[in-house]
Amino acid sequence: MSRLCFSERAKLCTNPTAKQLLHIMENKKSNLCVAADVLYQEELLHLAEVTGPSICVLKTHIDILKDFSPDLLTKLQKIADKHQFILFEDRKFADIGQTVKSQYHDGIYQISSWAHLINAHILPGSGIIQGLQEVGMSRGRGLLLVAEMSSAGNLLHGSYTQAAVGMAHEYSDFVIGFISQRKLTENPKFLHLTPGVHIHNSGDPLGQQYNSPEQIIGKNGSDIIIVGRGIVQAKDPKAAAEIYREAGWAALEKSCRNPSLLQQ
Ligand code: S5P
Repeated sequence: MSRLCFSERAKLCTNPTAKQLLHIMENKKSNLCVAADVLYQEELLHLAEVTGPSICVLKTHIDILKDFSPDLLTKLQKIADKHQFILFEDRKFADIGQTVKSQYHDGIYQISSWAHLINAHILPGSGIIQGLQEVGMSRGRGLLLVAEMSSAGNLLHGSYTQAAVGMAHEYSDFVIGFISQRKLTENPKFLHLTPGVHIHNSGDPLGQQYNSPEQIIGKNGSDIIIVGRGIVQAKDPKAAAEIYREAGWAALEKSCRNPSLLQQ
């Protein structure tokens, strides 16, 4: 199957968020997720507004905002509707099923009420997926499993990564893909989202490791690039988002024309 046939892949998905995301990617020619790691609501809303036309996903760390108030969420949802992108709260849940249910549904942030997409570590075992699924499934939400990380010395590899792939297949109505550095399965239902992407830098002083969009999409076979500081700290985030969108999409098109570029 051609990698560009996102609408074909969407037909294979039962999960509404996966379907919606694949359609957005195709319609907007975007495989760019912006990591909106900012400290103030105004900055977050501005970033959503200016990068909105270029992105398929906006990723938040809602708990780093210094001035969070619930009305932000309505404003963010309106911008997401206007520009057609998915809201992904990068909460990286990591507790037992019963606890993550409350972390997902309750508290100040009420993540399940607004985030189309969340992610979780599989360290606690599959109970974490079951707990999140009890809250998110009826709302049409989706879950990504953190199967690999971008940071130096991380422990997510080998049998751990393979266990994540196994769990994704077992819960494939709710799990729509992975946070990973490369394509982990040939099953076209699953999306691979990859952080650690920068066009100019190779890393940061705290262990972050960057690759180019060409490496991540063209060579590693991932679907979506996640870009934070490359866009957020650029002089002109709108222009930077468009540069990353073009680079990500060009890498995808190139790998489709030349499938041998894809390393499995
Ligand atoms: O392995 C990972 C997983 C994630 S979700 N490495 C990451 O860097 N992330 C997130 O991606 C991280 O929390 C941050 O929000 C973003 C990368 O930001 P950047 O500024 O380094 O591009």
